[in-house]
Amino acid sequence: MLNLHDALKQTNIDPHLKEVLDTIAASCKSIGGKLRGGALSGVYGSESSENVQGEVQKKLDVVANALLKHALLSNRHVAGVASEEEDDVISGGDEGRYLVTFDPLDGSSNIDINVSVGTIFSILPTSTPGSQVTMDDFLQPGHQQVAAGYVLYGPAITLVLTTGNGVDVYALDYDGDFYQTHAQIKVPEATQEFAINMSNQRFWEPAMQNYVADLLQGEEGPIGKRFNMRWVASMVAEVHRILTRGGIFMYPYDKREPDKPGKLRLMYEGNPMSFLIEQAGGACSTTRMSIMDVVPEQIHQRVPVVLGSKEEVERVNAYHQQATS
Ligand code: AHM
Ligand code: MG
Repeated sequence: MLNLHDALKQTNIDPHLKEVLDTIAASCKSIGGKLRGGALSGVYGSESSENVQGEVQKKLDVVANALLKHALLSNRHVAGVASEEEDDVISGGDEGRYLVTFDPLDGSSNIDINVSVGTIFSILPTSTPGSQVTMDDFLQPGHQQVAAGYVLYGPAITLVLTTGNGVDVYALDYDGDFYQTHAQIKVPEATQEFAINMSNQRFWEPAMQNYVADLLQGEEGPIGKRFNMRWVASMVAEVHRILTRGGIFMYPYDKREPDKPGKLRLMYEGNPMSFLIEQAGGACSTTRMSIMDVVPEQIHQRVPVVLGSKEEVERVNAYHQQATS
């Protein structure tokens, strides 16, 4: 079977980018090791600290962030990193040509209950090689990404990767290597499964309320088919399900905190997941525009996220267009 290293060798991507991807895979293996030990690894529970977004950090958020940060900053091809758990961007080596953004442990509320979590990463080119990076270097729209992926720590540890030429899936074997299990996966165009945190329903915009109300009417409603619902509260697990069997995932704008356009972050969640989903033939949207066209103004910026099977994402967009026309 093809391992990650050999699979990357077969592509014509920059060898320096391959080294960055190898570093990410190795760090995620270590994070997976901590998770496998559960409470025995001493990584359950919360820190007394909050991250820059005012969220209480879990112990594993901090451990995973440190692992990835130190490994990436030791790689000479990395010009800088930005993390959901860091206040500011951090400069790497002067000769580096790649910027890496990551959510070291996504789905943190699942850590202590032993439910799937993940690491999400996005790689951007730097336009100013040879100099110290600043936040401005990172503020590129998602369509500039050269690679993106995630590692899902579920019953199996699974790496899902795109370098702009489709999406491949790898599983971590007992020998400590990632082996390719699926090549060029595709999101089915139509679906009958949706994922949204229904407890926020009363805070959504009317168009989203209408769309979900119509979904719930099943075959008797205007959409004309019965839907099933899933909510893992771990975006990596939801996206993995959608890449595997289709579906639609929504974390829309809601008015709980009116100054924040949604819960999820553009640079660590919205963009990398959109790159993967679009490379697998699915669609992504803020409900108003393509996520990867959003020009970031802040490194920790939030974005409404709708992604998955094309037919359903287009339907959500149409509900929002109708509401504004
Ligand atoms: P996190 O990065 O702080 O873990 O938050 C992101 C997670 C996503 O994985 C998931 O889709 C969402 O938050 C779940 O939110 P909720 O708590 O509303 O269910
Ligand atoms: Mg996250």
